[in-house]
Amino acid sequence: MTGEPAVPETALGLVAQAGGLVPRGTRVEVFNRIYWVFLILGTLVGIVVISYMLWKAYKYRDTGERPAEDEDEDDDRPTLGELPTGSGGGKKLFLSFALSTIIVVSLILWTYGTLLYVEGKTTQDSADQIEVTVEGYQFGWRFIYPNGHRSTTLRVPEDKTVKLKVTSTDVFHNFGIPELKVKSDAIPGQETETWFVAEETGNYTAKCYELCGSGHSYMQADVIVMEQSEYQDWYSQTTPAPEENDSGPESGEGESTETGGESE
Ligand SMILES: [Cu+2]
Repeated sequence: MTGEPAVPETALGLVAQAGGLVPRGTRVEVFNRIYWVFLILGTLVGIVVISYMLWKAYKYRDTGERPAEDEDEDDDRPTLGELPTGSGGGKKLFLSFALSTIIVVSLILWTYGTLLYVEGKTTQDSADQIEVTVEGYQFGWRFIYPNGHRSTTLRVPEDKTVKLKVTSTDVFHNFGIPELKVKSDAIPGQETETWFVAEETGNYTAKCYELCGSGHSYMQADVIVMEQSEYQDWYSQTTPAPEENDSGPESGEGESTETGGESE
């Protein structure tokens, strides 16, 4: 949905926003919300359908008794070969169709509004975000920062919107960090924008999600989420240096070992 207008510019977005229905926050929060809404609604529908089915099965169970012919005024049990008469003029049918329509259509609209928000966020300009270009190649990832610094490890500050411009230098790849719920095509000659916010410092792994050759499964990159001040320190020391491999003794908290930023 690249190039789509941001959420508030669409009528649907406005409606959804007005009601405060569309979840806001990090991608993790948004996708968690979608997951729970679908799980709870799906469970409710399942409970209703299965209970109704069980109740009918119980109500019309074979008890062995047969009602005397012509004397079953109170028994609505259908007899063999008899077509249901649709008591109530099809009200039940109408009600169930109407309810299903309302539930399904609302879910579609709500999910669509939510996804517009998730996909549209990159078009919003915010001074409070960092931007990194992600380049996929056979077989690895290269991260290029605004100052020209290149690395095969992605370092980002916590609690900040990270805007990614994802591309490829050879074949189709797909960049994704599952824990941060971010995933985007990496297409040669094309830039796909996406974003994420990491709320906790720590190490994550980015992987390729599009079969791109024999080394596809090894196409991973470390993602290190640092405290904001730590990140600032690190970033101010980076230079538009030749590719940094970041293969030094990194174990999460060992950021301070990095001083030159050139040979690591
Ligand atoms: Cu790949």
